[in-house]
Amino acid sequence: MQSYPGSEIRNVAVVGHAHCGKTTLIASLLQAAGMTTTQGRVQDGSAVTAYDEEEVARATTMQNAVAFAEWQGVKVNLIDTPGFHMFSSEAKSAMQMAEAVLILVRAQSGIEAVTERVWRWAEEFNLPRIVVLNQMDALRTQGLDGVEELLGELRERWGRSCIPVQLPVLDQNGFHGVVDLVTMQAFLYSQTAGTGRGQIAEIPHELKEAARVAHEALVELVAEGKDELLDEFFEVGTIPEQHLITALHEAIREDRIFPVLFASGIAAVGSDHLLDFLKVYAPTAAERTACAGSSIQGQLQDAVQAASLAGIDSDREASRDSLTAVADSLAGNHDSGSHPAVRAGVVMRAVRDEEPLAVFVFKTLHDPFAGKISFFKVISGVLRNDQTVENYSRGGQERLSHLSAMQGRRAIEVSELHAGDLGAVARLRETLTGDTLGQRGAEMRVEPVNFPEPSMTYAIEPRTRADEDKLAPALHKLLEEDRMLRFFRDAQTQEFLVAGAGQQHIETVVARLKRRFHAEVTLKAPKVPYRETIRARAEAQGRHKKQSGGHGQFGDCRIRLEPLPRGAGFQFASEIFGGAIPRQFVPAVEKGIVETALSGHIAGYPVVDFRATVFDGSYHEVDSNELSFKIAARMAFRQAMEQARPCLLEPVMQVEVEAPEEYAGALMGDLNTRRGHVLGMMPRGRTVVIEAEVPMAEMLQYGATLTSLTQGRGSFHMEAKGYEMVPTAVAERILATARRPVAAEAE
Ligand SMILES: Nc1nc2c(ncn2[C@@H]2O[C@H](COP(=O)(O)OP(=O)(O)OP(=O)(O)O)[C@@H](O)[C@H]2O)c(=O)[nH]1
Ligand SMILES: [Mg+2]
Repeated sequence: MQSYPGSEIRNVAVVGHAHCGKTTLIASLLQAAGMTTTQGRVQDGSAVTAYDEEEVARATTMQNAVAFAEWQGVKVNLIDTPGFHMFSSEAKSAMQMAEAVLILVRAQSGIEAVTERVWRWAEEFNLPRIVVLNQMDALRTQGLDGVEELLGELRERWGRSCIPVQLPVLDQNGFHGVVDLVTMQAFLYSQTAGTGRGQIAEIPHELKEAARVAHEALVELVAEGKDELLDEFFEVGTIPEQHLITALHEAIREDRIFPVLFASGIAAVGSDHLLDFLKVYAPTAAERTACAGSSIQGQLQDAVQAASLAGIDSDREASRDSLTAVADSLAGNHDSGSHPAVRAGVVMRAVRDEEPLAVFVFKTLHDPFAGKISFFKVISGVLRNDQTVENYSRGGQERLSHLSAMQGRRAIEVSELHAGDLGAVARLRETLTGDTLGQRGAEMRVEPVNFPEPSMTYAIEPRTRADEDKLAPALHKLLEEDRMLRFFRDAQTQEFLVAGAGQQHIETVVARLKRRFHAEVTLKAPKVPYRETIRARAEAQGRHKKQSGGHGQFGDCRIRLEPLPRGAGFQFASEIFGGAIPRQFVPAVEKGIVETALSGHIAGYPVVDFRATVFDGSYHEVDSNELSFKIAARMAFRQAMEQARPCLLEPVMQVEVEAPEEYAGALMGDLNTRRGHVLGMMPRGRTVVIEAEVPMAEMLQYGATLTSLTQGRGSFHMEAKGYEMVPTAVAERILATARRPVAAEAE
């Protein structure tokens, strides 16, 4: 396969609400470009970007997938993204790799929850947005009235810069083609059913007037941003086609115009014309403003991440140990803040072949045959097959062999990839999603987009010993692929926990473990990560003395505990003056308190939001040591807690429920029974959004309830908001079953 320079590459993230037809539309584009001989379908797994078994089984996309269309000398890279709200963060990471987004809107539904969300993200990224009203074949409307209504909705929401660059050709038999409002030609597909290739024709008579009016509106809006065009427009009455094309391209690139197109993925109407449009109007990879990264100095090795790879040999003898290793080492794996690297400054890198090589890995896939495949974007420079590069994010070198362009899960080998292109490579040793690689001496690191914290956690238990053996390597692979997944061990209960974006997400993980890795697990009731805190100030003394025979131990401290506001965490202060406790033992007092607070006081949950101050104590010249002061601090803490009116805190979620208006009453009633606080209700297009704050403990099974309350038409999104005190009646129930740490521990 030939290699393309950045000026001939278009990177397009295809985004939109669930089931608006992204995967199907991409299949039709690939067929129109001759990349496939037939149009793939989502349901039977023949669509290029729907290859994952779980996705095919559920007929929905859950992770980004990449394909490309070679179209008239350009390579259009298409990133298919999930539209289901739970997985929609993937779309954000796709946008980071793209120079334009195709925002698909299902014509029957208009703007939906995820449509709004992806628009907002594109706005944050300053990404040009091309709106496609899709599934036009199913729009049961004749003439342009229904379409006008839809366009009105888009304008109302996204402003008058949202303007059609096409008109749909509709009649009682359906959707047949589009009129290009720039060239004023029609593209008709009725004779070419299903191929995605249209025939150029005259504008149908009944559309002529509408097309003329729409053309003028477009010309005016394009000219608005440009004085010389405006002059030309007023003098000549119109703008020459070539000037209009150039100006529209610029206006799209600069987010001054959001063009609206029409398509039907399933009937492949408008497909080749959409490719034409991307070729002419979407910004090229080389047009991207320089990519910002951070330069890095000093220690690159992130101990946590390095351990994650070292700890997971699948042939480790004790699988429990290896599970523990995965849990411990990957606990902070996806936390982008965990890198201890020292930031030295910002590096701007233009998307040019002449710049030093930098490659950003945005996705990892474990293929049963090819092994681990790393998907990346060449940020700058030219990447050649078999090149050896540095991994800037975690140190070490990687050799990139069998350089490929990905067509779904199929790798098509290439000899080189230019700045701006997307590619993939198999079997990297250490590299993970979010890493930047490149040539030695020209370090830069691209910051991966943040994913929301998981909103649901389950305890996971292997069914049998054999399952246990398979679980560690399987989970390791899934964690590498899935940035929303977390796996860790509860220090308190020693249980293994999986956390994810929601119930369906975790269920998919379980299904994957079974189907792909033959590891069967059971899930147990999700855990609520309660916390403890105090409501009153208290003082206490801890005195640890063991001086009978041999080397003695002596530690003595007086501490004060005070409540802090929610979210403040833990603070420690020392008011020791004059050496009541020698300076070197004060940290031991802090350590003793921190460690004891971690194991809780009333129910075994970490104690938070308090300040501990050590203000007095005594010591012994010979017998005092760190351990003695740690033990003394623990005793003091336990005693002070008894008087500090300890109580239980629970996580409260910020919940957004979206559903058609008729369900609003039932949904709000239900939220109230969940100890929820409904904050407000807002119309959003044809649906309403209810905002509420609800304790996490009441939201654990909400997905299922919402589905049954709204016949599957509602969606929700929640994020942790913070902790609040558990009401007494509820707390009593929790405390009744909780494990209280032994009040007086091994003194
Ligand atoms: N009538 C009609 N149906 C379509 C069209 N495109 C897709 N569909 C159907 O809509 C459903 C969803 O299509 P997908 O292509 O999987 O949609 P998606 O946007 O990729 O969905 P997610 O991956 O779940 O976000 C499928 O049943 C398709 O057959 C279209 O142009 N017209
Ligand atoms: Mg899809």
